[in-house]
Amino acid sequence: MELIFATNNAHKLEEVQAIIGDRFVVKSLADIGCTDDIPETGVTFEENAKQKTDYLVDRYGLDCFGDDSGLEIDALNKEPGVYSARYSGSRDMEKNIDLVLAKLGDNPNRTARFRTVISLFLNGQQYFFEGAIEGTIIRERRGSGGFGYDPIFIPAGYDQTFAEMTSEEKNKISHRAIAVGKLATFLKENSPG
Ligand code: ITT
Repeated sequence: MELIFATNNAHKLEEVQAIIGDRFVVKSLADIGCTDDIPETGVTFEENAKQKTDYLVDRYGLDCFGDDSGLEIDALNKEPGVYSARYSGSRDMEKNIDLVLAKLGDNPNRTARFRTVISLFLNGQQYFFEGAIEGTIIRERRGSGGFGYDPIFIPAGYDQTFAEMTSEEKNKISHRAIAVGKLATFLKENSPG
């Protein structure tokens, strides 16, 4: 079964395809020839995820799913949250991570979580699937895998950052793995073949 994923983020696409497995072929916006930068103006992950799928449904009449995700840091009142992709005002992740580390400084409260909300629009119906993983923000970057804030996030119960883990390890436990797992279960139960 083919699924359209309303994303421009190649890392998300790669992770979702790896998590969801061979039964589904996941196509990004680029794969379907859509170069639009879909507006994200919501104040919750759910609103933004829905904006991504609404856009494709309204303009192209396509069933699809979208992922809105980000990092919530407790000592920063859950920032960067929905602003994770552009926390410093640009998509430059070096600057975004620098800003997080500067704002946290020596604060001993480093608890945080990654959250993902997936919006699915299928056969005229709207569905949501969520995933979250608790962890801590370290003081310096570690590791070169993954993407985004992975070099500064250690999931609870582990001693490596997401960026130090293999993609297989991250994709077993991540916020996205949890949400995509729910999506895959739903699709297996609700789609033919
Ligand atoms: P699309 O909207 O096109 O899907 P995006 O990168 O703009 O791509 P979001 O608006 O959902 O996606 O922003 C999420 C940001 O949160 C993302 O750019 C990363 O900086 C961060 N993020 C999300 N998931 C992450 C993960 O698994 N590891 C590290 N950082 C992550």
